[in-house]
Amino acid sequence: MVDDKLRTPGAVRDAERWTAHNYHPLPVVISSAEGAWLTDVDGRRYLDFLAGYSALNFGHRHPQLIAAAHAQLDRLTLTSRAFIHDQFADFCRELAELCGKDLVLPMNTGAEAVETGIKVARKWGYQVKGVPAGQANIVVAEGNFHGRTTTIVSFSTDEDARADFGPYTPGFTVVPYGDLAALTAAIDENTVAVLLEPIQGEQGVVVPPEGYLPGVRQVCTERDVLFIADEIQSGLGRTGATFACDHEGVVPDMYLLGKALGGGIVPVSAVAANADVLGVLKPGQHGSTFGGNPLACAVATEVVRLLATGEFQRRSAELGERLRAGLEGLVGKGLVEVRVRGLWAGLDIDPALMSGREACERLAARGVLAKDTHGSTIRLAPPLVITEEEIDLAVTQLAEVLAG
Ligand code: IF1
Repeated sequence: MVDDKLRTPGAVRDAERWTAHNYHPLPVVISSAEGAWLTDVDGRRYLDFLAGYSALNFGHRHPQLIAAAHAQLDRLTLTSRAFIHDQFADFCRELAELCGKDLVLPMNTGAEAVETGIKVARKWGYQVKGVPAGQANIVVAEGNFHGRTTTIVSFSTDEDARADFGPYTPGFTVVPYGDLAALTAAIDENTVAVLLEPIQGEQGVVVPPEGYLPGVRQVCTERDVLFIADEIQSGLGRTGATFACDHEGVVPDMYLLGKALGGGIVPVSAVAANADVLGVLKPGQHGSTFGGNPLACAVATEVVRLLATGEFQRRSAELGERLRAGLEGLVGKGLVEVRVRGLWAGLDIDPALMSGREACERLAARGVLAKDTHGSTIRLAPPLVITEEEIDLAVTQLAEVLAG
């Protein structure tokens, strides 16, 4: 029986009434948050094990990030790129240095960073590699998720993301993820880039076989093909390193960054690459109204400084082992498989037991918020400020959900 004093049911109905139904959210109405904790309109508290799909790596309202935002809000919020502003150079330099690259091109959403990477790779292919006009192709992986624009869904293998959005953009070759031989065979003289998530997030935190990423790096180098790493979800501390590519010492030609780069406060994305790649762009050939705006740069510079200490990467690696131990203890007790890298986990629940959605509904009733990806798979991605006790609390609640 729903308690009619609760504000949640009415707030859920109001939200559903006035929006397109392109999501099926849990019936939870959040009104405030701090660190790893959310509070709903009725004062109930939840542990956040989604963290905005890894956009909240530093927790909700991290004090240093909020302070940077407040300071900038009281000074300057937008100039457009028609002019320069006093936060711009520091952001681009400090992010470029974090990536070990010459240049940064700031955008807003992850999809815009992916589109930027695609456009730059094609232009590089025509102007530097010498691919015939209009013939550039890019190799991508089955199970990819790189955003929702019509070009990006053109190479999606998820029918929900792709169906009825045609006609589709040509120039992409899809190969099985983790299969280096198939990827190598797909590269031809007109291939300008390989675009991969170093770990596939939406597919359920799928970590490729050891040696796959170094192999991709080597074949791209040998065949004069750009390796574009989409670190929008896997990057910025999530996996226990600054970038997921770091785990195997792989340096891509282009880093695509987003989500946590905006500190969970403003949308910030970016492409980081060397001058021989990003240098193909000339004035008037690419851009965005809000890309690199003062507020975004002020927050994102503080994000880069938080990462420069290595503290969040260490926390993610150390606490990730505690999460891994807890989850692996549930294999055979409702979980079929667990994939963990840092504070990022994909869990395959026994489909006979429940769907991922049902598991998330039951977790929500126990004060833990998470999101299913597909079928009976759920992804766990808490803010990197989570504590050992909070990890143990979430694992205990999951165990009880699985026990029925
Ligand atoms: C939704 C998924 C996750 C991403 C990677 C680029 C983007 C994303 C690796 C685009 C965005 C978001 C989009 C959001 C839900 C979420 C998601 F379920 F869609 F697939 F995290 F896995 N590259 N992922 O994960 O970045 O344009 O959204 O800023 O669209 O439902 P964006």
